[in-house]
Amino acid sequence: AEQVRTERFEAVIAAEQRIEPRDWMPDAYRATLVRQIAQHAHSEIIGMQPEGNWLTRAPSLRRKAILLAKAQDEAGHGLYLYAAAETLGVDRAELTEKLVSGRQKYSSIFNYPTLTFADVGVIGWLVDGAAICNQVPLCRCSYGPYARAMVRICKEESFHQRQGYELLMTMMRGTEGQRRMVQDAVDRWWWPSLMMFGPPDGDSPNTARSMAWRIKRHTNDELRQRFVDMSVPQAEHLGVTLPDPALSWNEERGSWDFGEPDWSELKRVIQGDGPCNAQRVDRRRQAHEDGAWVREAALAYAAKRRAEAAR
Ligand code: FAQ
Repeated sequence: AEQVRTERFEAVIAAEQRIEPRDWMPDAYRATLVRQIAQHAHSEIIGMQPEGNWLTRAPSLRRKAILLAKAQDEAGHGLYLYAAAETLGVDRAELTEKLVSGRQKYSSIFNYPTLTFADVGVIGWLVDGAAICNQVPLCRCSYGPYARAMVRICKEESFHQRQGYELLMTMMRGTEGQRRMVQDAVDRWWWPSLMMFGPPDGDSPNTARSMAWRIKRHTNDELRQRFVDMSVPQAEHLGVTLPDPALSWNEERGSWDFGEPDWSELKRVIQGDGPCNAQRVDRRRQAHEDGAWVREAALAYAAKRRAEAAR
């Protein structure tokens, strides 16, 4: 029976069909999905903090309304992703507990500080740009609920990226000081954005298996290259310099050559020792504790409704 189930599972994957929550799946496939989807959900939720830092100091009502809408979208993405994870038999409360106790990860990128309003634009341009590059292929992930959540998330991320780019274009048309702020933000966010794609392929323990299962469709390095190729002409159009002296067009490959990110920095940040890790997790824990009364009230209300219905 075990072999028949495994063969059926593999046939569905090979035929580019979707595995759905009620289908049998290998334990390791389920565990990989829970790991990746939970990390992704946590990233969306923690990812509200760096930009949230500028909500009360946005330079105009228009910028504030845009930023507020973006942060709300990210909360929504976190919720669809937690819901997708729950179809695999885990509980959202348990995932949140693992996040605040440091037992589950979230993207390294959200452990860097946002020092000026230009950072808001650069997060939209580069961080959302990298997120889109990574996530568009996930719309074809073999697990149905994750793939479907990605479709809507990618549409919203595309809008986020464009608002970031538009913000930066506006600043670049402004004063010399504003142009300097944009360049400084690009200098600080470029390398961390490249690290969002994960360790280099030779040092990525999960890639081969996730690709065989068609959860991932490309390796970390393939997507990183795609992101560099996409970003270089955008940087040129914007009028900023990417902080990598090794960037050069490779005619033969039809791609940009680029320098090596500092992988020891990525390791440190993933292990909890980035500039803002402690603050990000503390704030998430505090928000979760502050929300306890809402959860209690919702449960009490649901219990009351059930009791009334049973009467
Ligand atoms: N940060 O073997 P691999 C967003 C971990 S976008 C932290 O290569 P895998 C939108 C990895 O988990 C950001 N940890 O792993 C937004 C693994 O550890 P584990 C979220 C990282 O899974 C924009 C170990 O290193 N997007 O939020 C990182 O095959 C603006 C070995 O790595 C996603 O999560 C990292 N950068 O490939 C929101 C996309 N890289 O779990 C607000 C979905 C690697 O074994 C504002 N995820 N690690 O203990 C993925 O595509 C994959 O999970 C990768 C990693 C590509 C991130």
